[in-house]
Amino acid sequence: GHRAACLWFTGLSGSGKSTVANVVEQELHNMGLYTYILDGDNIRKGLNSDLNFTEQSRIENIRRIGEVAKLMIDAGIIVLAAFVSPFIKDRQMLRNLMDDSFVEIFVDAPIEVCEQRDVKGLYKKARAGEISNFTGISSPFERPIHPDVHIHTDKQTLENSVQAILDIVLPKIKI
Ligand code: GGZ
Repeated sequence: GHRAACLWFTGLSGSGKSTVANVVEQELHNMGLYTYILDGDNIRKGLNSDLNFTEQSRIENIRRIGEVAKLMIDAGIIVLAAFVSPFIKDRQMLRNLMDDSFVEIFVDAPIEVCEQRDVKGLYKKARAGEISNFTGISSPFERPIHPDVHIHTDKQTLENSVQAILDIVLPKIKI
């Protein structure tokens, strides 16, 4: 179906991926569209419970999620996927897999801001050495070079970020 798409939110832990994705989903849902959110909560606890945060595990994490998203696109669903997805190569793989259905959304905020927010206390633990391979601290984040949408959650309101995403996505899904 031509209404299907994958909105892929990439960014640091605490950048606001899930927050933004949830509001975008609500808007799309209110328009009567079929949506589904994939995030760490429903993927890393289930399908990918065998994976950790090494580079190889992250690559496999994103690969499997990409395949799931592709199936959901085939079923006509608008998939919103919120994952750190730190590697350019993997995000390129996703675009190759899903072609024009793939929309890369860079949820950007300086690491200092993410660390200050520290919603789950993970940055504190990473600094204390209690979590290894933590993105932005002890594991890289490769910033998107040409994302379809680039939002700055430290400088834009949530409403403004959501509108910027809808402005790109709605024409794509022909609403
Ligand atoms: C990064 C980690 C880590 C490490 C646990 N590095 O803010 P959150 O909590 O809710 O989002 C982060 C989430 C990252 O999982 P992803 O599946 O999105 O990562 S990836 O795309 O790179 O495979 C964070 C939490 O899990 N978390 N340990 N070491 N984030």
